Amino acid sequence: MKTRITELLGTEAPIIQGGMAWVAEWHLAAAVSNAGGLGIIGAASAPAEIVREQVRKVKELTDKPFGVNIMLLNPNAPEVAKVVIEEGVQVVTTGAGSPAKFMADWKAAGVKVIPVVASVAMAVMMERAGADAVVAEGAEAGGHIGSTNTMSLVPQVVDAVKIPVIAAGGIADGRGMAAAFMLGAEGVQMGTRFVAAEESIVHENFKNKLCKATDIDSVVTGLSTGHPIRVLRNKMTKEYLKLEQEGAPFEELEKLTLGSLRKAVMDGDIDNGSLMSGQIAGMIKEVKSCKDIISGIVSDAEKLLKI
Ligand code: TUI
Repeated sequence: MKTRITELLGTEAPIIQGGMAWVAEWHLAAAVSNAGGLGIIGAASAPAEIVREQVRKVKELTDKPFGVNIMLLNPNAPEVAKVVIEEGVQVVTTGAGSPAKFMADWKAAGVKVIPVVASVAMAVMMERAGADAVVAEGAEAGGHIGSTNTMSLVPQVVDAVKIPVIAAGGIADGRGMAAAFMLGAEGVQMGTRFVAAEESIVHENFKNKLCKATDIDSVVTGLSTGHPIRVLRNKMTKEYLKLEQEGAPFEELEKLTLGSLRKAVMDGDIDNGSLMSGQIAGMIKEVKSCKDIISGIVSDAEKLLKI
């Protein structure tokens, strides 16, 4: 499957991994890259030196291209932005804001920049700022989301920009990939599918919960605070949504979610943890290797697209 995305990234498949906080660490990133996709280290809230270590570990495990995702709400984002240049990282994806102020330095260093956007306006702004491609992420996705769904967002972004578009949100098999291509996308980004990868360091309890989830098991918390986050329903979300309905102040809500992603991913606390996951969780029934995930999706999509 050759598209402008495989050409830009130098990967075999036009598939990139989401920059999921805690989940997207060096084991997973290297496994996705070695399987022919673009593995991504999620810098999330990590200090810059930790990101540097992660980058070096991926380099030890693969000669294939990989990238770093910079979460723009991270106060360390300016330092992480420098580390990716110093370490010669080839691709940066960004989330939860505009990376415009870092763009000139990245472009000057030859870093390929792929902002994740949740609206047409942000996609156009990123193209003007020099982005090489955009990820158009619909609200089916896990974690921090916008409000437009993938089916509506992707074709509108494709029509609004000339740079290639990668679709995200609700994609976990060949049918999803083929559908995204019919909407004009030239690549896909997947997060939830890789949470349940063999090589993902996510606690077994979280992976089991994901494999048992149904189509209606995710909810969106934080609509009242301006930080909507899609997660699997559990004890924590029940309390959170009740508090939100009662108009609880931000500080009280924050107490419930502080450190909750770590609890889910590392400790396997499926009751109190934040089980960030997309709506497609209901379709994911088993843990598979990154190689099986990527080769299966590509061959199914090729059949459907008659490539
Ligand atoms: O970034 C994500 N997903 C994430 S980041 C994250 S860590 C986090 N934890 C707690 C609270 C907040 C974040 C978990 N999941 N996806 C990419 C994405 N970016 N989705 C939506 C956006 C986005 C939103 C607004 C991109 C740009 C944007 O621009 C607003 C502006 O005008 O700056």
